[in-house]
Amino acid sequence: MSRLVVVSNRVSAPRQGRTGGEGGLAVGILAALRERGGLWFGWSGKITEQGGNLDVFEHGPITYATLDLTARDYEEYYSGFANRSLWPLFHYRLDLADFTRRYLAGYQRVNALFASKLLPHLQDDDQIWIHDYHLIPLADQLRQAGCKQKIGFFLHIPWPAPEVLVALPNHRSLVNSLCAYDLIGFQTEIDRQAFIDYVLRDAGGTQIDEATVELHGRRVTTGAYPISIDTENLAKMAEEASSTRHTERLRGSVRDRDLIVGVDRLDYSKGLVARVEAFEHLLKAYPANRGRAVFLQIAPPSRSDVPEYQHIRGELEAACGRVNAAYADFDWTPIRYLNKGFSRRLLTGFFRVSTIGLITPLRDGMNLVAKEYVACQNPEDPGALVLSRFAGAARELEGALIVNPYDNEGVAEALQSALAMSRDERRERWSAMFDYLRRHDIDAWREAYLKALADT
Ligand code: GDG
Repeated sequence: MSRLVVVSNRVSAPRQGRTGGEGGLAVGILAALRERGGLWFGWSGKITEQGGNLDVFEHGPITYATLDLTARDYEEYYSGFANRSLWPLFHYRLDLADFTRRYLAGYQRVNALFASKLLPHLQDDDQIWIHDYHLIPLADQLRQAGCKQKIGFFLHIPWPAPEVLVALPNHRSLVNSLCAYDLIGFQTEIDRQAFIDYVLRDAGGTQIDEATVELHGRRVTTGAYPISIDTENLAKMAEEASSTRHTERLRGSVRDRDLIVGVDRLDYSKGLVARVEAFEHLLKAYPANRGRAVFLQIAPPSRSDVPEYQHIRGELEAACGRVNAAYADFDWTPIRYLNKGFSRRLLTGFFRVSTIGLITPLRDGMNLVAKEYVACQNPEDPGALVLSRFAGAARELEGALIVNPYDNEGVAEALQSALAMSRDERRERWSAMFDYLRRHDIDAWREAYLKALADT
């Protein structure tokens, strides 16, 4: 079996003290790297004056190679083009997109730097798997340097409809560079179809077969590979966490009330302000929930140096403050908003003691929290999942109550039905979703993708 080389913006390296605490994606990638031996390459997370220093070290069968960036690289490539141009555009937030040309130049420069530093570490029969929107031009850069290996790409975020994509000044060259990959993996069939539509209608490409298109003489295969979670392990972790001190403290503080829980990075794509407004509507339209429903929103800070993220934080704080001021009583606060992160283990316990998981992104490639929420439930008395139709996960989690996050009243109605749902119905909905997630877990995702890459 050929060696696997994974490239992503950040690397979950053991030296950074993260072993054992990795999120689902890192667990999945590490399992593949351990099985076949391999290299994981990416930004070290460090900013240095010179940049470009590559730290290579081994840990068991895995080699890690992490690269430092300069402050200018960070500003232009990461905060700039990745997070202020591509992220808002791909999440349909043209109003927030900033297409400053300097960002694009930085993005291309850092991708070229990645290629030049990676190249000497590649072997002829490596299989290379590049992740996410930070690194779209990387395969093209590697090809220009003579790289012949199979190279796959997986996009973790949505691929926008062509009419949205063409707002990007360099949309043509971005898509051309994507065609340097052998396989492009998307989260859903909708994303894949949007990409094909662009290639055929806007870029003048041709369709070779259902999955393959040709553009300017390059053939690329596409597929939908919905990412997933480490289902069995999470379920076990949640069962263990259900009786820990922290979970007991949460349970004790909620008492016999209904706990509604949301966990998201503090990002404008996650629909947090609209979610608070929907909860407010629940209290307004169904007054029996006053004094009874508690909404716990965990939203750790994210990309705090990007101005749009500072703005959304202010908006969310104002919305939570307004609802609490209007409805709280001396023995009940409706919203508990926590602007900090918790360990994975604690979160599994929080999911388990809740009545409802409320996950309402305005746009989301997949949304792993929705899947994690399902995996963590008590099979005897599972909570209900209220999930946005604009999360990739909504295509798979058929037992969820699917909502339109722009429709506060509709979300409030769904919350009310979830609160009133019989235990039998909750069990029926949950077991269908849990069975699905057991079969379609993170290992199945990775295996399906890597097999398709090998078959291209
Ligand atoms: C991108 C795409 C796609 C969150 N808060 C804490 C915490 N988390 C964990 C969650 C989950 C992960 O972070 C977040 O994953 P999501 O999928 O929900 O969202 P993004 O971060 O936007 O991820 C997304 C994903 O990539 C994978 O392809 O699904 O659509 O946007 O695992 O549990 N973990 C800990 N403490 C927290 O406070 N430990």
